[in-house]
Amino acid sequence: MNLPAPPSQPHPPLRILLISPFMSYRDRWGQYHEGAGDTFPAGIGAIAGYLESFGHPVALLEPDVVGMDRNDFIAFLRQGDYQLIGISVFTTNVVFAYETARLIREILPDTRILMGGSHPTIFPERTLSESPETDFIIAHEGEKPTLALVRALIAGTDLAEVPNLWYRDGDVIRASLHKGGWLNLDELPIFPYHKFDMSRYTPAPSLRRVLPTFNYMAQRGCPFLCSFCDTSTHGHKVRYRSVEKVLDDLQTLKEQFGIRGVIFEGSNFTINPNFIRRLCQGMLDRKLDLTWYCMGRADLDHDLLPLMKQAGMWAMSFGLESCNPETLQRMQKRLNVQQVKATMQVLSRLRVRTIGSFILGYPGETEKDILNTIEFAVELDLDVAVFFIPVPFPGTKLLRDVQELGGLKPDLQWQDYSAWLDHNHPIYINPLIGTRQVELYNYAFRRFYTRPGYIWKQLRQIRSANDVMRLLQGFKSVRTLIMKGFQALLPKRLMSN
Ligand code: B12
Ligand code: SF4
Repeated sequence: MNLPAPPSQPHPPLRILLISPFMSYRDRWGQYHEGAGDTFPAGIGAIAGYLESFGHPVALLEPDVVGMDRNDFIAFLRQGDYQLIGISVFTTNVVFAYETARLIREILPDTRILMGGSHPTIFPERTLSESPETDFIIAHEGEKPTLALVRALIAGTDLAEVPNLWYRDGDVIRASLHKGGWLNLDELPIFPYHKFDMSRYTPAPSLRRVLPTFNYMAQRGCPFLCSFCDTSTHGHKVRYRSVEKVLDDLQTLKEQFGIRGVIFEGSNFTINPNFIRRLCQGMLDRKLDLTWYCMGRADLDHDLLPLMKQAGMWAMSFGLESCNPETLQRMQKRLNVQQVKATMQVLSRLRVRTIGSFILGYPGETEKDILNTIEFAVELDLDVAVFFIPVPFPGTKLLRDVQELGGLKPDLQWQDYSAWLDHNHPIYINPLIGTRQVELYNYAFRRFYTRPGYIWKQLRQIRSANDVMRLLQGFKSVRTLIMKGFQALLPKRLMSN
């Protein structure tokens, strides 16, 4: 649909604030809170940039990142006297988002409260019911609908015209009449990094080699259907920002912020070989000289890798999940162990750092399967391995599966998801493994990170004082898990292949 036309008479602008929920840093990062690194909120940042490009100024805030306590936050709200406050909501922070909405309503009774993000996208109506203080939900990508909402609020036009909006009409919750299409990423202005104190957003040590390194989103959407993942926020259609615009943005970031490194966000950054080739060639032609990292799938075209390395790629991460073919199939991962091994070998030959993440104890797996996967991570000789226990997030096939197969925490509350990183109290315990799953999870970190060969390999890669600092910070983030791993019972049974 077309967006409502801008008001014909100039109206005073709306005072708009977009925030992450009010919560503590510890609540946000759980066991990884030491050395986790920080990622700025790309969602509300992108919406702010878009609204401002249409002349609507926006304030942004992450209360925990700037170290606000409750009183500071209240003072901030009073001072700004905002008319529209948008909160970015994941399932991991939804209980804090509800509390934040309550607090806002108390301090600023007339302010309109809006929620968006992956959680309300899955549950628009339910989120409005559970948070009576919230006036609006915008599902899926927020840029165009939020602009339409701001314009409708200023002009007093019909909310039913705002795409992907859920709103209250008296006691009734209504959905707007229009579904918004996916955003063409070239419609976005360059991400408004200037609106953040970037010195507070230092990426995790495993994701950056040099500083400053900025996160950059060049791609959205995913065509895969992995059973533990919900892709409804950005949809299945893979969209890239055009190569020329990406290169221009990177050049601007070098000139304005002196960036030396980039983290390319986007779960399917490497899915289009043609895009990657042109991007890498462009980076070389423009002599951007950036050290970058990206996420990829292990079934990518190997011919791309030397060019990516030449263009500055120093590390790459992959969701490898498991070495068990049945598990990979159950996960609908469309990946096999041979592809994984081959890709890791090529990267190792090219001396690109490899990061793999694994899910231990997926439904149907036994203790032996977990041990096999841990040994697989070791065998791949990865530089960083991250292990997870399955977390059945809403909207996923995994949740439906465990509801059927058993093991889900009884009386599951949203609150339980906020402790998702506390794997000592998991939401799901695989009935074939029981609580030993937690011990095996802790053991995985110990097994992977305390091998003399691994430590020696990491030490050999040190080239500068900066590398030493990175290694120490990385170690800090997994230290607790390694210590717990020492306490865990050693696996008694031997692995079989
Ligand atoms: C990068 C990323 C991260 C980064 C940074 C997160 C961050 N600070 O933004 C890191 C690595 C830290 C991370 C960690 C985790 N993540 Co994450 N992450 C992503 C990823 C790959 C991209 C997010 C992103 O930057 N998108 C780009 C921006 C532009 O999009 P966006 O944030 O979705 O925002 C848009 C809309 O959501 C909406 N919107 C967002 N906020 C608001 C607010 C308002 C008011 C409105 C109107 C709209 C709106 O409009 C935005 C612009 O279009 C997504 C998957 C994906 N492809 O989206 C998963 C995803 C968000 N992560 C997810 C999860 C589960 C996690 C973790 C729990 C670990 C894990 N298993 O991956 C942790 C939790 C972190 C925490 N402490 O809470 C889930 C969330 C599921 C859910 N139900 O909430 C997702 C959707 C992946 C998935 N499909 O399972 N993540
Ligand atoms: S895990 Fe990655 S590849 Fe799989 S559906 Fe989610 S975003 Fe797509």
